[in-house]
Amino acid sequence: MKNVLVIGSTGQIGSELTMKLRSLYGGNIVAGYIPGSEPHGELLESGPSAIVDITNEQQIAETVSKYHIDTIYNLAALLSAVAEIKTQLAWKIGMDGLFNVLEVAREHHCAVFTPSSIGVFGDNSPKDKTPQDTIRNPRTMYGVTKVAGELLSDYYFIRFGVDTRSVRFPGLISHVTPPGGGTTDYAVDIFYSAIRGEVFECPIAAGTYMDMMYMPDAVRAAIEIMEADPAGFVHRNSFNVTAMSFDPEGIAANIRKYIPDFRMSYQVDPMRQAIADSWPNSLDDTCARAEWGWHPEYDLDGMTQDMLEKLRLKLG
Ligand code: AKB
Repeated sequence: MKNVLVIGSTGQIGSELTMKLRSLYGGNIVAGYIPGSEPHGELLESGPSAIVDITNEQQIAETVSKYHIDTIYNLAALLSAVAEIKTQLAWKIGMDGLFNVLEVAREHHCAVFTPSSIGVFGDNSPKDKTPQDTIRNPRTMYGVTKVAGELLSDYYFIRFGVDTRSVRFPGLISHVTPPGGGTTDYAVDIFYSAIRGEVFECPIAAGTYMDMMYMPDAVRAAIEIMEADPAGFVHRNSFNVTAMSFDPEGIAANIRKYIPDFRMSYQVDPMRQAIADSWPNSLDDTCARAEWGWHPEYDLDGMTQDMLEKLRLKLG
């Protein structure tokens, strides 16, 4: 039996993670949301929900007390491209919000999962098979908040014993809730164009490799790291995890195996391209594999087949 609060439950990760947690655990799995992003359908009907604005510490504390929460999934964030435009809000959510979550967790003895990202790496990090422990000097607000968030989460573990854990997610691909404002979003949008028979205008240049992961693997990673025996941990905040690395040509070629007349042209977005150029081509996730048994189940082809099948049903 677990009592879990998911902050940001209606977002790209939250909408699938909350449902998965409800299918696995008894207890209260509370869908935290902000006004304007209310849960609907199954997410609303299958368990409790509550307004939880991450910038409001009291609201988090009240929900944690009311539902006897033992674990908080902190999924509130602005993604990389939008964070470059709304820098102050990105800091407020990413840092002040995380601080609120960690303070509530310290007082109420909760474990905390906060996703980090490949965005922690920058131009000076090794590009290929980027190691777990290496230079992290991003030049984006998103990356700055993610690096500082990793450090703050480790600090709360070392100083106060708060059970903080995290993974550095690559681009996440899902057919349920679309992402918004990320650099890797093209790898989701491309499937919608392919199914609709449209020419996809790719905002990322050919030859730009980034790590990616299919959402069922991402949800499993978030759950497995929180269930892992910490005796095996050398690291905590945060573990490199990956499933595949491709460039726009690679994913387009894979989609053409199933939709041979799919076409793509390029309309490169300079801001997203600059961010993508500063990120790794591929990650080394051997520490996650060794310390808590991480392994991905979906490769590019497995993900492509499943995305096309699920989106065909969804879009009719
Ligand atoms: C983004 O593109 O901003 C995110 C990420 C890789 O963290 N998907």
